Amino acid sequence: LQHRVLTDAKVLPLDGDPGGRSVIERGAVAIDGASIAWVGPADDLPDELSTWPAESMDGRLVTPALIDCHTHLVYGGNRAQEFEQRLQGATYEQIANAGGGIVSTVLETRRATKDELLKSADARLDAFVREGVGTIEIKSGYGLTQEDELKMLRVARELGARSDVDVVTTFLGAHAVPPEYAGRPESYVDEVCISALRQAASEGLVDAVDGFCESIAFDAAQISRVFTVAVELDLPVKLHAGQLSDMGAVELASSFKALSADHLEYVSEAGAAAMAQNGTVGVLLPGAFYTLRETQAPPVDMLRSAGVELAVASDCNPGSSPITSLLLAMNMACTLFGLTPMEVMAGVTRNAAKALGLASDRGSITTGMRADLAIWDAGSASELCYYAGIDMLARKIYGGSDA
Ligand code: DI6
Ligand code: FE
Repeated sequence: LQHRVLTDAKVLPLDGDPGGRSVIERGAVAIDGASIAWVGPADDLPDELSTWPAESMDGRLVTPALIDCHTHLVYGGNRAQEFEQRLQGATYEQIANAGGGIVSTVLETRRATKDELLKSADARLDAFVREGVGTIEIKSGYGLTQEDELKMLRVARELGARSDVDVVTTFLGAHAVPPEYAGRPESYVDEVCISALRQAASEGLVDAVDGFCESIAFDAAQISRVFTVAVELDLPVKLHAGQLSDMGAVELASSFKALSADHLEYVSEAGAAAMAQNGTVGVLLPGAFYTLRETQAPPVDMLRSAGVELAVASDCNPGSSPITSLLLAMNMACTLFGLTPMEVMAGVTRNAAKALGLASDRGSITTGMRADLAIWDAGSASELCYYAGIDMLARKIYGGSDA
């Protein structure tokens, strides 16, 4: 269909306009090709659009398609046995320091062929698409050799090429120190991580660069070396920061004008101020907080007061957040972190787009934006956040076409 108008829709534009309407009760959305041509009250539809084919949404909720801005969707094997160990009292750090955790997934991912990785990731991606996710970020970080990091990024690119969803890739070579470099993080950063980043960038496999700044991974100086190369390659950065401790990671990310700082359970006032000053989005990952049974939640009130824009993501990964549902993460963001449903809706649309550097073309229902829409059998943002496990998606339109 070249152009059409969705009518009788309850529209959440999520355009962040403080003077705008947060809900348009009897709204209309005009779609021209792959873009939004107009949005507003149906009674105000411009005359020139009144001849376009119209489709009634029967009062259904219409939002921007959801955006999951933080996943480790591609990986080999699973960590169910570690899940049991943690239920018996082992901590995430103890398992990592004993050679389990991320490293055990690294060994499985290195062993897996590209096709095996594609197959297992495809099944997880389907779960997100069924929930109306139109854009998803996928990180590397379980290869930790040049060849295996490239293998992961090629799988992510292939997933995007073969599906309706737009996949953006993030290089996470600084995720953990692999066994062959145990105790030698500096050498790993110089000899593997940075050279793999350069090669991946030269092959067009990288949209952003990430790192894990924690005592069980890399310190601020080591991350800074990776980020310096990212800047040289003209790639934006983001960082797993403040998840288990405050190592100055949030300040480091902000100093590089990172797209986002993610986790933030241990962000300081100074860190929050630095984020707000540099436009760094705070990505909250309640699935990891829940799975690891963390006790310190991100200081949401402090982040709000500092003016940090907040996103919410699944952090889908086999160890700390084995959840393949952004809707569940939305429910957790309300229940565990105290976000309001409308804050969560902004967190999985407009602010998630900003965390991926894509706020100029998606994440809200605004004239000129991509016509990525989700149509729900639900009456409000609260209903979308309230339920866990029910399939509420009636229709999805990606790039102007029914997907
Ligand atoms: N923080 C996390 O929670 C995940 N990665 C990271 O940097 C954990 C990944 C894993 O446990 O496999
Ligand atoms: Fe993560």
